[in-house]
Amino acid sequence: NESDLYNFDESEHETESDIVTAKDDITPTCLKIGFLGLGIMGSGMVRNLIKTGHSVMVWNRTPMKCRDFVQAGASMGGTVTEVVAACDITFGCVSDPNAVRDLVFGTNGVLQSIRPGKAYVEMSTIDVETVQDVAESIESRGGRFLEAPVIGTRKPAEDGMLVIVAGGDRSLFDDCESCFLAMGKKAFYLGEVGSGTRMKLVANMVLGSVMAGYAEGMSLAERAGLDLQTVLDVFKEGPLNCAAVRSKGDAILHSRFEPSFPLKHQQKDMRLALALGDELKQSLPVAAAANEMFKRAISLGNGDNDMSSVYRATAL
Ligand code: NA7
Repeated sequence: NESDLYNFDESEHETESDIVTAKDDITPTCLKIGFLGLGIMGSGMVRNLIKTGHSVMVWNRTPMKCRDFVQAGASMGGTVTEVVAACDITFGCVSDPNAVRDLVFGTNGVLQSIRPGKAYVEMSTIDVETVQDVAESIESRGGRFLEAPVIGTRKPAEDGMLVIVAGGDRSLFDDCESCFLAMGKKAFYLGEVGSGTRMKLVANMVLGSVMAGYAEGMSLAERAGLDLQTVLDVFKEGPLNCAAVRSKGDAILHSRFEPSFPLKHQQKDMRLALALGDELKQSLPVAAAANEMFKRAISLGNGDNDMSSVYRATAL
């Protein structure tokens, strides 16, 4: 259904300057937007909201991270409650289920300002149970709720090219149109709360399994005496030629593991996807093995490195 999809067609806008020009055509909503969480993902998303003319108020647990955004035109809230009170729609994008619970249910949290007319959009990747708890609490106070986790890492967040997989209040999805166009290349409306989260967990589980298999292959290639640059060149000419293989291959080749997507978050997504598999009695042997590799990489000190540093758990 076309109306379930905000589509920013990349094929027509192949260069970065094309993207910037096309994003310039967005008419920003006149609703006041709040944004909680200025990590790797939140930073890129907020920058694109500001660039496209949205009126944004930001908050981050570590307040220093708000400074650049205030310079770029955002206002800053002293607490989460203050942001939700001042804004019509507030987005949240923090690390994991515990962080979301702190943000929503904690002292000076989201819930304290929720009342009819207020809306909250959860963009963190968390589990279905947590997202449903958040939805129920917001809705029981008369607010509207949407889950909208995103597929993509640092660069797509910076370029406004994320894929948004939403579930929940349809009218809120529609009210988010200009924000989603600013942050993403496509926004899917998948139905009830939980459907976006399930979609996101499946996508990241597959990505994690692919990454772990790829890292293992690169280790085997190295052990077998192959030149890794040549291996990459061969991959790039065949069916493995995709953005993930190209960028993560370069990261492995040059041992450049600055986080585009922190490995600890990838392991969290494997854990949440495996828990979903447990609940549904779905066997997931490949993902379970990949998860062990991510856990090992964390114990070797790679939690804050990019997910591609799972390679270090294979090169032993
Ligand atoms: P980052 O770059 O690790 O940033 C995490 C953000 O979450 C950052 O703003 C943190 O604040 C914030 N955070 C972490 N714990 C809390 C608690 N307890 N309360 C409030 N805020 C918190 O993550 P990404 O941007 O890469 O990813 C964000 C989500 O998108 C995640 O679910 C991914 O899987 C997808 P800080 O700056 O440390 O004070």
